[in-house]
Amino acid sequence: MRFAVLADLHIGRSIPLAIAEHRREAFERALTKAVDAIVAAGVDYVFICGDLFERRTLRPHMVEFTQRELFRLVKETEAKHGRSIRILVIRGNHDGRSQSDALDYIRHPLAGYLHVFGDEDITYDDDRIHVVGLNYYDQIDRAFEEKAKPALVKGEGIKVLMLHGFVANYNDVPPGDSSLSLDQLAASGADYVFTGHYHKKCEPRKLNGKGWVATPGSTEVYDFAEEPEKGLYIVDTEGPKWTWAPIEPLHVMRQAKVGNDRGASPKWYEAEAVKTLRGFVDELHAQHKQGYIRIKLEGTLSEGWPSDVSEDRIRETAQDPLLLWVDVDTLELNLPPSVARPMAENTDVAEYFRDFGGFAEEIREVHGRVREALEEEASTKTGLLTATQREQFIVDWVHRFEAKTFKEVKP
Ligand SMILES: [Mn+2]
Repeated sequence: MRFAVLADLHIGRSIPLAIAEHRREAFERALTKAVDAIVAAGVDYVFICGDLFERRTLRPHMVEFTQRELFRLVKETEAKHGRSIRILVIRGNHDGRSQSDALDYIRHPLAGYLHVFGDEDITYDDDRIHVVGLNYYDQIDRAFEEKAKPALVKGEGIKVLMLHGFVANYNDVPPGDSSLSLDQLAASGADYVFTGHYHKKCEPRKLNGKGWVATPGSTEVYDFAEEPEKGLYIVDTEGPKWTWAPIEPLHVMRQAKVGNDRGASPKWYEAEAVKTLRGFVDELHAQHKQGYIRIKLEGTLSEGWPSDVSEDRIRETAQDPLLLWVDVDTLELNLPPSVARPMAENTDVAEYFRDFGGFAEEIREVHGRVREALEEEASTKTGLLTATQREQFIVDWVHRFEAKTFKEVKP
Protein backbone atom coordinates (compact mmCIF):
# COMPACT_ATOMS: atom_id res chain seq x y z
CA MET A 1 0.00 0.00 0.00
CA ARG A 2 1.06 3.53 -0.62
CA PHE A 3 0.15 6.61 1.43
CA ALA A 4 0.44 10.35 0.92
CA VAL A 5 0.79 12.40 4.12
CA LEU A 6 0.31 16.12 4.17
CA ALA A 7 -0.93 18.86 6.48
CA ASP A 8 -1.43 22.57 7.02
CA LEU A 9 -2.40 23.66 3.53
CA HIS A 10 -4.06 26.80 4.89
CA ILE A 11 -6.12 27.45 1.77
CA GLY A 12 -7.33 31.05 1.91
CA ARG A 13 -4.48 32.46 3.94
CA SER A 14 -4.05 36.12 3.06
CA ILE A 15 -1.51 37.35 5.59
CA PRO A 16 0.32 39.73 5.22
CA LEU A 17 -2.79 41.55 4.02
CA ALA A 18 -0.74 44.01 1.96
CA ILE A 19 -0.06 41.14 -0.45
CA ALA A 20 -3.24 39.15 0.20
CA GLU A 21 -3.83 38.07 -3.40
CA HIS A 22 -0.28 36.81 -3.82
CA ARG A 23 -0.55 34.88 -0.60
CA ARG A 24 -3.87 33.27 -1.52
CA GLU A 25 -2.43 32.28 -4.85
CA ALA A 26 0.62 30.71 -3.17
CA PHE A 27 -1.44 28.47 -0.88
CA GLU A 28 -3.83 27.43 -3.64
CA ARG A 29 -0.96 26.60 -5.94
CA ALA A 30 0.62 24.46 -3.20
CA LEU A 31 -2.51 22.30 -3.18
CA THR A 32 -2.30 21.92 -6.96
CA LYS A 33 1.37 20.91 -6.68
CA ALA A 34 0.55 18.46 -3.89
CA VAL A 35 -2.21 16.89 -5.98
CA ASP A 36 0.16 16.60 -8.96
CA ALA A 37 2.78 14.87 -6.78
CA ILE A 38 0.24 12.48 -5.27
CA VAL A 39 -1.20 11.60 -8.68
CA ALA A 40 2.32 10.95 -9.98
CA ALA A 41 3.08 8.66 -7.03
CA GLY A 42 -0.17 6.70 -7.34
CA VAL A 43 -1.31 6.18 -3.76
CA ASP A 44 -4.15 4.31 -2.06
CA TYR A 45 -4.77 6.69 0.83
CA VAL A 46 -4.22 10.40 1.38
CA PHE A 47 -3.99 11.69 4.95
CA ILE A 48 -4.63 15.41 5.42
CA CYS A 49 -3.68 16.15 9.01
CA GLY A 50 -5.57 19.36 9.72
CA ASP A 51 -5.64 23.03 8.69
CA LEU A 52 -6.74 22.29 5.15
CA PHE A 53 -8.30 25.76 5.35
CA GLU A 54 -6.96 28.93 6.91
CA ARG A 55 -10.22 29.92 8.52
CA ARG A 56 -13.91 29.23 8.84
CA THR A 57 -15.02 31.98 6.46
CA LEU A 58 -13.79 31.50 2.93
CA ARG A 59 -14.54 32.92 -0.45
CA PRO A 60 -16.77 30.53 -2.40
CA HIS A 61 -14.25 30.12 -5.22
CA MET A 62 -11.68 28.74 -2.77
CA VAL A 63 -14.08 26.09 -1.57
CA GLU A 64 -14.89 25.14 -5.18
CA PHE A 65 -11.21 25.15 -6.02
CA THR A 66 -10.42 22.79 -3.13
CA GLN A 67 -13.29 20.46 -4.01
CA ARG A 68 -12.19 20.41 -7.64
CA GLU A 69 -8.58 19.64 -6.79
CA LEU A 70 -9.52 16.77 -4.47
CA PHE A 71 -11.83 15.38 -7.14
CA ARG A 72 -9.06 15.70 -9.72
CA LEU A 73 -6.77 13.77 -7.39
CA VAL A 74 -9.26 10.90 -7.33
CA LYS A 75 -10.05 10.88 -11.06
CA GLU A 76 -6.47 11.20 -12.28
CA THR A 77 -5.25 8.51 -9.89
CA GLU A 78 -7.95 6.20 -11.23
CA ALA A 79 -7.09 6.99 -14.84
CA LYS A 80 -3.34 6.75 -14.42
CA HIS A 81 -2.96 3.91 -11.91
CA GLY A 82 -6.33 2.18 -11.89
CA ARG A 83 -6.54 2.69 -8.14
CA SER A 84 -9.48 4.01 -6.24
CA ILE A 85 -8.22 6.35 -3.62
CA ARG A 86 -9.46 7.45 -0.19
CA ILE A 87 -8.80 10.92 1.21
CA LEU A 88 -9.02 11.20 4.99
CA VAL A 89 -9.19 14.61 6.66
CA ILE A 90 -9.09 15.81 10.27
CA ARG A 91 -9.93 19.28 11.54
CA GLY A 92 -7.10 21.60 12.59
CA ASN A 93 -7.35 24.66 14.79
CA HIS A 94 -7.73 26.86 11.71
CA ASP A 95 -10.59 24.84 10.23
CA GLY A 96 -13.06 26.12 12.82
CA ARG A 97 -14.84 24.37 15.67
CA SER A 98 -17.17 21.40 15.80
CA GLN A 99 -20.31 23.53 15.40
CA SER A 100 -18.81 25.75 12.74
CA ASP A 101 -16.45 23.64 10.74
CA ALA A 102 -14.89 24.71 7.44
CA LEU A 103 -14.62 21.02 6.53
CA ASP A 104 -18.42 21.05 6.14
CA TYR A 105 -17.73 22.76 2.83
CA ILE A 106 -16.07 19.68 1.39
CA ARG A 107 -18.30 17.07 3.01
CA HIS A 108 -20.70 15.74 0.42
CA PRO A 109 -22.88 12.61 0.34
CA LEU A 110 -21.70 11.88 -3.20
CA ALA A 111 -18.03 12.34 -2.40
CA GLY A 112 -17.55 8.74 -1.28
CA TYR A 113 -13.79 9.03 -1.77
CA LEU A 114 -13.62 11.57 1.03
CA HIS A 115 -13.71 10.77 4.74
CA VAL A 116 -13.93 13.75 7.07
CA PHE A 117 -13.64 12.80 10.73
CA GLY A 118 -16.10 14.20 13.26
CA ASP A 119 -15.65 14.76 16.98
CA GLU A 120 -17.45 11.55 17.90
CA ASP A 121 -16.95 9.34 14.85
CA ILE A 122 -13.18 9.24 15.04
CA THR A 123 -12.52 5.96 13.25
CA TYR A 124 -12.38 4.89 9.64
CA ASP A 125 -12.23 1.19 8.75
CA ASP A 126 -12.02 -0.87 5.60
CA ASP A 127 -10.55 -4.29 4.93
CA ARG A 128 -7.00 -2.91 4.84
CA ILE A 129 -6.65 -0.17 7.41
CA HIS A 130 -7.96 1.11 10.73
CA VAL A 131 -7.60 4.88 11.04
CA VAL A 132 -8.21 7.03 14.10
CA GLY A 133 -8.57 10.70 13.20
CA LEU A 134 -8.34 13.03 16.16
CA ASN A 135 -9.52 16.57 15.47
CA TYR A 136 -7.72 19.50 17.09
CA TYR A 137 -7.93 19.85 20.87
CA ASP A 138 -6.26 22.45 23.09
CA GLN A 139 -5.31 19.66 25.48
CA ILE A 140 -4.11 17.06 23.04
CA ASP A 141 -2.71 14.78 25.77
CA ARG A 142 -6.15 14.49 27.35
CA ALA A 143 -8.00 13.96 24.04
CA PHE A 144 -5.41 11.36 23.09
CA GLU A 145 -5.85 9.38 26.31
CA GLU A 146 -9.63 9.67 26.42
CA LYS A 147 -10.54 9.27 22.77
CA ALA A 148 -7.75 8.15 20.47
CA LYS A 149 -6.10 5.46 22.61
CA PRO A 150 -9.24 3.37 23.24
CA ALA A 151 -10.22 3.74 19.56
CA LEU A 152 -6.83 2.53 18.36
CA VAL A 153 -7.04 -0.71 20.30
CA LYS A 154 -10.07 -1.79 18.28
CA GLY A 155 -9.89 -2.50 14.57
CA GLU A 156 -7.92 -4.65 12.14
CA GLY A 157 -5.20 -4.11 9.57
CA ILE A 158 -2.63 -1.36 9.48
CA LYS A 159 -3.33 1.14 12.23
CA VAL A 160 -2.96 4.83 11.51
CA LEU A 161 -3.35 7.71 13.93
CA MET A 162 -3.92 11.21 12.54
CA LEU A 163 -3.34 14.19 14.86
CA HIS A 164 -3.24 17.94 14.74
CA GLY A 165 -0.90 18.73 17.62
CA PHE A 166 2.68 18.70 18.83
CA VAL A 167 4.89 15.73 19.65
CA ALA A 168 7.55 16.55 22.25
CA ASN A 169 11.19 15.74 21.41
CA TYR A 170 10.15 15.41 17.78
CA ASN A 171 8.62 18.84 17.10
CA ASP A 172 9.88 21.96 18.89
CA VAL A 173 6.96 22.50 21.23
CA PRO A 174 6.28 26.16 22.09
CA PRO A 175 6.37 26.74 25.86
CA GLY A 176 2.97 26.25 27.47
CA ASP A 177 1.47 24.23 24.61
CA SER A 178 0.23 20.73 25.26
CA SER A 179 1.94 17.88 23.46
CA LEU A 180 2.21 14.12 23.26
CA SER A 181 5.35 12.17 24.09
CA LEU A 182 7.08 9.68 21.82
CA ASP A 183 6.48 7.06 24.50
CA GLN A 184 2.74 7.73 24.43
CA LEU A 185 2.75 7.24 20.68
CA ALA A 186 4.88 4.10 20.89
CA ALA A 187 2.48 2.58 23.41
CA SER A 188 -0.60 3.48 21.37
CA GLY A 189 -0.37 0.48 19.06
CA ALA A 190 -0.39 2.67 15.94
CA ASP A 191 1.74 1.55 13.00
CA TYR A 192 1.82 5.12 11.72
CA VAL A 193 1.25 8.42 13.47
CA PHE A 194 0.82 11.31 11.04
CA THR A 195 0.72 14.79 12.53
CA GLY A 196 -0.10 18.33 11.47
CA HIS A 197 0.06 21.66 13.34
CA TYR A 198 3.85 21.81 13.40
CA HIS A 199 4.78 23.56 10.16
CA LYS A 200 8.38 22.43 9.84
CA LYS A 201 9.14 19.17 8.09
CA CYS A 202 10.46 16.47 10.46
CA GLU A 203 12.20 13.32 9.30
CA PRO A 204 10.10 10.18 9.89
CA ARG A 205 11.10 8.55 13.16
CA LYS A 206 10.83 4.96 14.25
CA LEU A 207 9.07 4.70 17.58
CA ASN A 208 10.37 2.54 20.38
CA GLY A 209 8.90 -0.89 19.85
CA LYS A 210 6.34 -0.41 17.15
CA GLY A 211 5.34 2.17 14.62
CA TRP A 212 6.51 5.39 13.03
CA VAL A 213 5.77 9.06 13.47
CA ALA A 214 5.99 11.64 10.68
CA THR A 215 5.30 15.37 10.47
CA PRO A 216 5.35 16.66 6.87
CA GLY A 217 4.98 20.34 7.86
CA SER A 218 3.00 22.91 5.92
CA THR A 219 2.79 23.00 2.12
CA GLU A 220 3.64 26.69 1.76
CA VAL A 221 5.66 29.19 3.77
CA TYR A 222 3.21 30.30 6.43
CA ASP A 223 5.02 33.31 7.85
CA PHE A 224 8.33 35.15 7.71
CA ALA A 225 9.92 33.02 10.40
CA GLU A 226 9.40 29.74 8.52
CA GLU A 227 11.98 27.89 6.50
CA PRO A 228 11.20 27.25 2.84
CA GLU A 229 11.50 23.45 2.80
CA LYS A 230 7.92 22.40 2.03
CA GLY A 231 6.27 19.27 0.71
CA LEU A 232 4.67 15.97 1.67
CA TYR A 233 5.56 12.38 2.41
CA ILE A 234 4.85 9.36 0.24
CA VAL A 235 5.02 6.15 2.27
CA ASP A 236 5.28 2.61 0.96
CA THR A 237 4.12 0.34 3.74
CA GLU A 238 6.49 -2.37 2.50
CA GLY A 239 9.67 -1.52 4.39
CA PRO A 240 8.33 1.04 5.09
CA LYS A 241 9.94 3.31 2.55
CA TRP A 242 9.61 7.08 2.93
CA THR A 243 9.89 9.47 0.03
CA TRP A 244 9.83 13.24 0.36
CA ALA A 245 7.93 15.03 -2.39
CA PRO A 246 9.08 18.65 -2.30
CA ILE A 247 6.83 21.59 -3.16
CA GLU A 248 8.81 24.65 -4.06
CA PRO A 249 7.30 27.79 -2.50
CA LEU A 250 5.79 30.14 -5.08
CA HIS A 251 7.59 33.21 -3.72
CA VAL A 252 10.69 33.90 -1.71
CA MET A 253 9.54 34.91 1.77
CA ARG A 254 12.41 36.22 3.82
CA GLN A 255 13.07 37.65 7.24
CA ALA A 256 16.31 39.58 7.59
CA LYS A 257 17.83 41.28 10.62
CA VAL A 258 19.75 44.52 10.75
CA GLY A 259 21.42 45.06 14.10
CA ASN A 260 24.08 47.05 15.86
CA ASP A 261 25.32 46.33 19.37
CA ARG A 262 27.06 49.65 19.87
CA GLY A 263 24.16 51.88 18.93
CA ALA A 264 23.73 53.56 15.56
CA SER A 265 21.85 56.42 13.98
CA PRO A 266 18.56 56.14 12.08
CA LYS A 267 20.60 56.92 8.94
CA TRP A 268 22.86 53.92 9.55
CA TYR A 269 19.85 51.64 10.00
CA GLU A 270 18.27 53.03 6.88
CA ALA A 271 21.44 52.51 4.83
CA GLU A 272 21.88 48.94 6.11
CA ALA A 273 18.24 48.15 5.39
CA VAL A 274 18.70 49.44 1.84
CA LYS A 275 21.76 47.20 1.39
CA THR A 276 19.82 44.21 2.69
CA LEU A 277 16.94 45.00 0.39
CA ARG A 278 19.13 45.37 -2.69
CA GLY A 279 20.81 42.06 -1.91
CA PHE A 280 17.38 40.45 -1.68
CA VAL A 281 16.31 41.91 -5.04
CA ASP A 282 19.50 40.52 -6.65
CA GLU A 283 18.63 37.15 -5.19
CA LEU A 284 15.10 37.34 -6.61
CA HIS A 285 16.56 38.00 -10.06
CA ALA A 286 18.98 35.10 -9.72
CA GLN A 287 16.09 32.80 -8.79
CA HIS A 288 13.63 34.34 -11.28
CA LYS A 289 11.07 34.53 -8.50
CA GLN A 290 8.92 37.15 -6.89
CA GLY A 291 9.28 37.69 -3.19
CA TYR A 292 8.66 39.67 -0.05
CA ILE A 293 10.88 40.55 2.84
CA ARG A 294 10.58 41.70 6.43
CA ILE A 295 13.60 43.61 7.66
CA LYS A 296 13.81 43.60 11.44
CA LEU A 297 15.83 46.42 12.94
CA GLU A 298 17.43 45.46 16.24
CA GLY A 299 19.68 47.18 18.79
CA THR A 300 19.73 50.70 20.13
CA LEU A 301 19.53 54.03 18.37
CA SER A 302 22.30 56.51 19.15
CA GLU A 303 19.95 59.37 18.41
CA GLY A 304 16.48 60.14 17.08
CA TRP A 305 13.43 57.89 16.95
CA PRO A 306 12.51 54.63 15.25
CA SER A 307 10.13 56.64 13.05
CA ASP A 308 13.15 58.51 11.64
CA VAL A 309 13.95 55.33 9.75
CA SER A 310 11.76 55.80 6.72
CA GLU A 311 10.16 52.70 5.26
CA ASP A 312 9.17 54.71 2.19
CA ARG A 313 12.72 55.87 1.50
CA ILE A 314 14.00 52.33 1.91
CA ARG A 315 11.35 51.00 -0.47
CA GLU A 316 12.02 53.66 -3.09
CA THR A 317 15.63 52.56 -3.43
CA ALA A 318 14.62 49.10 -4.60
CA GLN A 319 11.60 49.43 -6.86
CA ASP A 320 11.44 46.19 -8.76
CA PRO A 321 8.68 44.11 -10.31
CA LEU A 322 9.96 41.00 -8.53
CA LEU A 323 9.79 42.67 -5.15
CA LEU A 324 6.18 42.38 -4.03
CA TRP A 325 6.44 43.85 -0.56
CA VAL A 326 8.86 45.21 2.02
CA ASP A 327 8.08 45.48 5.69
CA VAL A 328 10.46 47.32 7.98
CA ASP A 329 9.93 46.24 11.57
CA THR A 330 11.22 48.67 14.20
CA LEU A 331 9.58 47.05 17.22
CA GLU A 332 12.90 45.71 18.51
CA LEU A 333 14.70 49.01 18.01
CA ASN A 334 15.44 50.68 21.35
CA LEU A 335 15.37 54.41 21.94
CA PRO A 336 18.67 56.23 22.58
CA PRO A 337 19.82 55.98 26.22
CA SER A 338 19.10 59.68 26.84
CA VAL A 339 15.46 59.28 25.82
CA ALA A 340 14.97 55.83 27.26
CA ARG A 341 15.80 57.01 30.78
CA PRO A 342 12.25 57.01 32.21
CA MET A 343 12.09 53.31 31.49
CA ALA A 344 14.76 52.79 34.13
CA GLU A 345 13.67 51.96 37.67
CA ASN A 346 15.08 54.92 39.56
CA THR A 347 14.23 57.77 37.26
CA ASP A 348 12.44 60.69 38.82
CA VAL A 349 9.40 61.13 36.62
CA ALA A 350 8.78 64.73 37.79
CA GLU A 351 12.37 65.62 36.87
CA TYR A 352 11.92 64.14 33.39
CA PHE A 353 8.74 66.18 32.83
CA ARG A 354 10.08 69.33 34.49
CA ASP A 355 9.21 71.44 31.43
CA PHE A 356 5.58 70.98 32.44
CA GLY A 357 6.19 73.04 35.58
CA GLY A 358 3.89 72.19 38.51
CA PHE A 359 2.08 69.57 36.43
CA ALA A 360 5.19 67.39 36.54
CA GLU A 361 4.36 66.60 40.18
CA GLU A 362 0.92 65.40 39.19
CA ILE A 363 2.38 63.25 36.44
CA ARG A 364 4.68 61.68 39.01
CA GLU A 365 1.78 60.99 41.31
CA VAL A 366 -0.40 59.29 38.69
CA HIS A 367 2.57 57.42 37.24
CA GLY A 368 3.33 56.05 40.70
CA ARG A 369 -0.24 54.90 41.22
CA VAL A 370 -0.38 53.22 37.80
CA ARG A 371 2.84 51.36 38.50
CA GLU A 372 1.53 50.24 41.85
CA ALA A 373 -1.71 49.01 40.28
CA LEU A 374 0.24 47.18 37.59
CA GLU A 375 2.38 45.45 40.19
CA GLU A 376 -0.55 44.42 42.35
CA GLU A 377 -3.46 43.88 40.00
CA ALA A 378 -2.16 43.27 36.50
CA SER A 379 -3.10 40.01 34.81
CA THR A 380 -0.30 37.49 35.14
CA LYS A 381 -0.94 36.46 31.56
CA THR A 382 -0.94 39.78 29.73
CA GLY A 383 0.73 42.08 32.25
CA LEU A 384 -2.14 44.52 31.71
CA LEU A 385 -5.00 45.93 33.76
CA THR A 386 -8.60 45.20 32.87
CA ALA A 387 -10.75 47.91 31.29
CA THR A 388 -12.49 48.54 34.63
CA GLN A 389 -9.20 48.81 36.50
CA ARG A 390 -7.91 51.26 33.90
CA GLU A 391 -10.98 53.43 33.89
CA GLN A 392 -10.28 55.20 37.19
CA PHE A 393 -6.91 56.33 35.85
CA ILE A 394 -8.36 57.55 32.59
CA VAL A 395 -11.03 59.56 34.40
CA ASP A 396 -8.42 60.99 36.73
CA TRP A 397 -6.15 61.97 33.81
CA VAL A 398 -8.95 63.64 31.91
CA HIS A 399 -9.91 65.71 34.98
CA ARG A 400 -6.34 66.77 35.56
CA PHE A 401 -5.77 67.72 31.93
CA GLU A 402 -9.02 69.62 31.73
CA ALA A 403 -8.06 71.65 34.78
CA LYS A 404 -4.93 72.91 33.03
CA THR A 405 -4.10 75.13 30.14
CA PHE A 406 -0.80 74.41 28.47
CA LYS A 407 0.93 77.29 26.76
CA GLU A 408 4.26 77.26 25.11
CA VAL A 409 6.53 79.81 26.74
CA LYS A 410 8.16 81.97 24.09
CA PRO A 411 11.81 82.65 24.78
MN1 LIG B 1 -1.41 25.15 10.84
